[in-house]
Amino acid sequence: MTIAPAAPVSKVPIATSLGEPPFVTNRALLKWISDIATLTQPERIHWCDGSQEEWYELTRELISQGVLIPLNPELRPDSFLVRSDPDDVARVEDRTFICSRKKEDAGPTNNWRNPDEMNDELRGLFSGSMRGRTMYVVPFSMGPLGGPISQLGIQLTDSPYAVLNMRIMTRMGFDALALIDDTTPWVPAVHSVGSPLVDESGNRTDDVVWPSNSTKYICHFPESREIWSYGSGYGGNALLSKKCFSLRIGSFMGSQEGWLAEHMLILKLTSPENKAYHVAAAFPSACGKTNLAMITPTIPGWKAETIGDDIAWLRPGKDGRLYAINPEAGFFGVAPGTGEKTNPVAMHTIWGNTIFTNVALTDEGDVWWEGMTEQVPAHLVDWRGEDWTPDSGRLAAHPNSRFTVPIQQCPTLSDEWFESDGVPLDAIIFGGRRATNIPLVAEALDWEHGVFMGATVSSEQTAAAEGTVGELRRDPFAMLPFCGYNMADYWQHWLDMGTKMGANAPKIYQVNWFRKDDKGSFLWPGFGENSRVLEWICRRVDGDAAVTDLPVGRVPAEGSLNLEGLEIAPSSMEQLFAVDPAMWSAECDLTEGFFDKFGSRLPKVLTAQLQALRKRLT
Ligand code: GTP
Ligand code: SPV
Ligand code: MN
Repeated sequence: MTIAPAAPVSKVPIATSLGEPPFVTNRALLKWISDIATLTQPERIHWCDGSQEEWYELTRELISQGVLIPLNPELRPDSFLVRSDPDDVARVEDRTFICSRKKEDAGPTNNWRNPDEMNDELRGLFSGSMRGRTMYVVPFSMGPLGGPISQLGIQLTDSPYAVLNMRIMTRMGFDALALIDDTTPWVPAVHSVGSPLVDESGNRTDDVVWPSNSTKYICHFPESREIWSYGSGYGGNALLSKKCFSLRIGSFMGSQEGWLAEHMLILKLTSPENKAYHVAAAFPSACGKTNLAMITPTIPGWKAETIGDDIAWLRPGKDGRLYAINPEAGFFGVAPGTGEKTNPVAMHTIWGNTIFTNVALTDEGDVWWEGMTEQVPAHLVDWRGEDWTPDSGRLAAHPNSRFTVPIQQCPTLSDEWFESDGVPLDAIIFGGRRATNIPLVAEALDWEHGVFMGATVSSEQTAAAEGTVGELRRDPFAMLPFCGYNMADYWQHWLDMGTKMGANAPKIYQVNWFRKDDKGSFLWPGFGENSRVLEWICRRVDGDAAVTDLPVGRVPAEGSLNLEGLEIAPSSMEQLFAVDPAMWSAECDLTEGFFDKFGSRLPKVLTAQLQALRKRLT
């Protein structure tokens, strides 16, 4: 529903009516929208109803503007390619701010700004930032509509690309809006690409395919539960339901209300004996969550079903167990490395109805990226829109190119994704990309040791954020860029949740698919073969599989990990579980240095865990 502007009173055409649908009577909501419109001065306001007609209308418009490139309908029906500005291709962590009243509440791992100062700065940036554009009102629910763990939000945005992605990633539209009455809590999120089409005097400029601004701000106000994002149209910077709401604001809400917002996939496994298990796993960005969430087990008799691939909200249930929902409704998955061999389920999921961003275009009008097929096409148009051949010496797809696709297209989607009460977790897994030290799998000795494992995750950085790819960095709980408050308080919250759940708490594991030999090759085949590790974890949950105690945790005893039918050298298996005391001692020193940053806020339990590990190593 788009409201045409009344005759302009100033030289700058500005929407003169909110044009709200008649069922919206929430005064606070209407005032907020009116205030943002007054500040940003959009030409039109469009309330997104979330309908299929709206989708067609928007996509038609964006095709005509050259923003969406329709793909060959025979090869990839109802799908589009979008090319972003080459300077707007990933999350910008150095431009991401937590604006809590006190600096200590943001903690040493976040960029902090005083909320009043940031508010002033943002008012300046957003002033007139939507001139000449449409402001879309995007109501959405994270989790099933009206579910007990679900939350509501509204994103105001001048990016129709963000609107289309939000329609896939969330339950978006009037059904969500109708749930927001005067008493319902909801999270307001304001987004502008920061590229007005009309200046203060009313002069109009032509639009570009990917409007953005070199100045970027991704701001969170945890205490007032507000989000403001400026200057970027890409992924987590612009789809504010995702990292901004579901993780940064969500984690803070969880700390106040007794739940957890986590960077985790959720997977249902069924054994040959027909017993179901649920696991959640936290790996840093582009470290294999989507892959594991869609795993095709190589071991006979095991079935895997997908519930989530990126975000999990966890809450203790009435029975004292920990229940998980995936608040999202789509996948925003890493394209490169996704192929028939590595992730056939993802390949089937993206058969159509998919938005591809920054991948390459084939001569037949389909998409391609590194790792999609063994055969490399002889000619492509690369992610920047330039001719590409295999000898070009550059990547055809950007390493952080992505597909956006409805979760309901996933052939392995579990019925339990629809469950508003969530699924009870049997195990929680922490992982990362580590060439050394971290074993293929280890079981935590208890909850506190498990929290220590999570708190000490480090990983080689990927292209999911601006920065140095490959650099080893601390990424506790895979939440380094996503924890909306002091990480030390977050660890304490995890410890408290464990105390509360007691014997009902899930068991905790650490995994590493990325350990390398001295020649730099992966020791573990990974992908579908990771089902062997999952099987061991499920057996452990039942108390079945035998273990060997290593200083770093309990690992499979000789013969307890199912390696049947897998060709892997015994020496590789040995290296996958090798603990080098000198290297681990250095690892402990790094952990100590990292923990020191948190000063007196560091939970004593974690200091004790580090001491205990050092002792076990000697
Ligand atoms: P975000 O969406 O950024 O949070 O990331 P994600 O964790 O969902 O990442 P994804 O599953 O898309 O992983 C991306 C990369 O990990 C690809 O390059 C994969 O090829 C690689 N990968 C996934 N699983 C494995 C594995 O078992 N072994 C190896 N060696 N690589 C893997
Ligand atoms: C990640 O970086 O962890 C993602 C992609 O899942 S984005 O939504 O861009 O944050
Ligand atoms: Mn992620």
